[in-house]
Amino acid sequence: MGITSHIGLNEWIDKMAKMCQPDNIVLVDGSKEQKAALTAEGCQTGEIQMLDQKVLPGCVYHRTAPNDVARVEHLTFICTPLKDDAGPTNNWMSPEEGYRKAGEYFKGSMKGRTMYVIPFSMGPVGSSFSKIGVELTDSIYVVLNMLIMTRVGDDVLEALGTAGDFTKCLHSKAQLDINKRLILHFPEDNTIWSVNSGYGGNVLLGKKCLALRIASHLARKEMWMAEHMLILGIEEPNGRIEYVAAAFPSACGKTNLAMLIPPEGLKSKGYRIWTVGDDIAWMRVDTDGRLWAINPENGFFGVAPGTNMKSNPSAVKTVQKNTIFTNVVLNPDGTVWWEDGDGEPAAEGALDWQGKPWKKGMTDADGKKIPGAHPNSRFTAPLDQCPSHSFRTEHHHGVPISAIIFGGRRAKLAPLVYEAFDWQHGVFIGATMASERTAAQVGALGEVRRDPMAMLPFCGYNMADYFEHWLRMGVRMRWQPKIFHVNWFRQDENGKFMWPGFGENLRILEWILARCRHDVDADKTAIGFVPKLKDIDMTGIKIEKETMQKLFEVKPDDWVKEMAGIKEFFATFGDRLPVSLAAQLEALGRRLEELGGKKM
Ligand code: GTP
Ligand code: SPV
Ligand code: MN
Repeated sequence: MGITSHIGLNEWIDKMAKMCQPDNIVLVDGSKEQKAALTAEGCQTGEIQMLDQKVLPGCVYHRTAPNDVARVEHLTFICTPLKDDAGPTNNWMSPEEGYRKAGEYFKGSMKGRTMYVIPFSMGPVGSSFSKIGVELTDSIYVVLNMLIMTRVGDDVLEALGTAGDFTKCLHSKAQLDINKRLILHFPEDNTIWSVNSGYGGNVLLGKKCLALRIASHLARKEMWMAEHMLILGIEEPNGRIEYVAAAFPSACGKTNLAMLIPPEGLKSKGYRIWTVGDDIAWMRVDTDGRLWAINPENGFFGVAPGTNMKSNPSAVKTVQKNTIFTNVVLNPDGTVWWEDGDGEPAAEGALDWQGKPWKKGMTDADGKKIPGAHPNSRFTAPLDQCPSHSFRTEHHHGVPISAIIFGGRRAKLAPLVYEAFDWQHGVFIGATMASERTAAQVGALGEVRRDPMAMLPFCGYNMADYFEHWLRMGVRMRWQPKIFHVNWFRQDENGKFMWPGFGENLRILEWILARCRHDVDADKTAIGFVPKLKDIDMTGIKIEKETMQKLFEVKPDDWVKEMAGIKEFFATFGDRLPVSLAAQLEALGRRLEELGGKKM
């Protein structure tokens, strides 16, 4: 009798254990007792530290290795038999090479350690939307994170039965050697191998690796969609809730929008916001012909710096208990702090994310401020602790999506909001979206990185085929969500954001919903429909009319330049690019010639 009643699973565990050679194997059952025991053990080995249990009950602290603080896109590979199936936007390795190379690093990597077996469900257990994975790992930190981010336990094994399909996820921190770090995906084998890292997206294999890279491959085969999107419900006073899904690249505001607080001026309208998810959406067309979405995750893995009671009060309230803090400042009293957080760090005795003595205002040899928390430091917190968490998150069928919103940081080009003419045009907008580097980042100012549907680092197959898949999904829907593009980041001549953003973004969501209900007209421009200014409710906020006009301005010359970049990007896909996207580009060119910056 093996560790579970699934023969294939047992055989795989045995095989991986032979390779990794752990001292023992422990099945994670999702129980409180086991979680407490693992937390105690993690504290003993120093892998984690207990925080002040009076102020932060159930909270622990963790530091990663200094060379292991973010996803490593250059060490992330899609291992398909044919290189072309990974496409020009992914790193590729053959499956043989991948298994051989990583196999060497895994050999004996768990000697003297325990191998934990984590059966987890992405999505509510038993839902037809959901997928089951099993992660083998030698890290208690990973186990504790997976217990928050996914649904773990015996009911998952029950749902898996004796022969069900599951994603085989193998992780070993090994020696945390950056020169031997590999994050490998074998879509054809439904397998993920991750070695020599201990950081978030590299090792919580249910998240980016399964729920996006592997899932996007499965979704194409099974005709559904796996997307890097938040999901949010907007309830009107009459009780009607409309749901939207939005794809923004990393650090472009998904968590913030998902937890939006209505601004003062709109409070009297009685809106209520429901957070369904902040990072990933799985979407299916149902028998009603509409697109329905679930959040496959069960927690938040959010950026800590910048999170405070003013910018995101819901996030602050979410992380008061049962939360794992990674790479933030540790105060001597067992509390935590990060840059642009609430309050002040301890004046004496604080330790920075590397465990070094640290004080606010400390500078390096060049006089530059030394941050106490790593800029990519994160909190891991249960979804249901968010004050605005949706009552629909446990619903096996998810929520119906009325609008899909793409967005990025564009200092100059893109209007605050515009609407696609139709689904195909919307796919073109998503396929060509991009984000600019700002002065706050290293790199050339204004440099554009194309990030289609915010999926550039997360699409598990050839992106040209992914575009085709989006087009085909549209055909399957009787009621297609309308597609929009937003840009909270347009700047004036002085480099200042013209739009206040955050809670005020509800004013734009309002317009988006009004368009979905066909309640308001819009102006047709070369790039899509833009709002008539009178249709944006500006109660309680003062922005000059001239600024508003600038926020919605479409400058034909800039768009002609943009088209050159798009053309170049499209060319990388050769003749695998769907014809209709090339046609969309041509049509944009024609409209720019005909209309210029004029409205029709
Ligand atoms: P990942 O977790 O990496 O996928 O990022 P995310 O997309 O969830 O981004 P997040 O919500 O953490 O926001 C990143 C940064 O964008 C924050 O530090 C905010 O300061 C900034 N931001 C978010 N929303 C707005 C907005 O409406 N306007 C402006 N100007 N900045 C915003
Ligand atoms: C992102 O980078 O988009 C994240 C963090 O959400 S990670 O889980 O590391 O991918
Ligand atoms: Mn993300």
